[in-house]
Amino acid sequence: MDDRLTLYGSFTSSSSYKPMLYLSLARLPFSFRTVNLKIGKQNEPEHLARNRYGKVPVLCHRGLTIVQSNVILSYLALTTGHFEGKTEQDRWTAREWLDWEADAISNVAKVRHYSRFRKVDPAVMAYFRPPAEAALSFVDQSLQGRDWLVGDSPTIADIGCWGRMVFMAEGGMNIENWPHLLAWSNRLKAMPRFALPYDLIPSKDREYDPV
Ligand SMILES: N[C@@H](CCC(=O)N[C@@H](CS)C(=O)NCC(=O)O)C(=O)O
Repeated sequence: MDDRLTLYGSFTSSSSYKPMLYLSLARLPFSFRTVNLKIGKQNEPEHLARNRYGKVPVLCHRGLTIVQSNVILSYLALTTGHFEGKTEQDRWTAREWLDWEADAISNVAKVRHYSRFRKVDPAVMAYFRPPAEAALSFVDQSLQGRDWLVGDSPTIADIGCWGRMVFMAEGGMNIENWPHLLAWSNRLKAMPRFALPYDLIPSKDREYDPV
């Protein structure tokens, strides 16, 4: 049974950034395997055998294959203990945020995707931008008077929500418009081994063995 964590991902992908940021902040050794989305590697049989949906990321560990970035974060928190809620309530609340994130903050990722990778009818952008901005406002308001989304320390909820919105500027959303969000992102950025996606995710396979 392979005890080493292997993460499959892509350097332009916010979904890949989420577990990658977790692994970096938690200072865990792992192998990174790149899946080049531009040339359709995600839809080749080798990758489809790992991820039936033809997406990244995928985590392989101890003979298990874990798919969906939030499920991966939940798995990592459960198995390694890093960035897990301190109480049972906090552990469930962190996962509640991750589920909400997939519903709501994914609109931010859509707006960025349509701005950066795929030209769409302006009506499509007009449809997705308001819920994207509403999701950012919701996180902003939730952070008023507190440092982290759950409890009094960073959890997978913070990593998951931040990771999905990280490319918001590429979708024309300026974080300066959400002061609590900005302050929270600065708290995350101040954590040891924090990095932004283009600095963190390589475009080639790489081994990570922090000393
Ligand atoms: N809900 C999934 C979303 C995964 C996802 O959409 N990944 C994108 C990159 S961010 C992807 O693999 N796209 C390739 C494609 O759609 O062909 C998660 O959170 O892991």
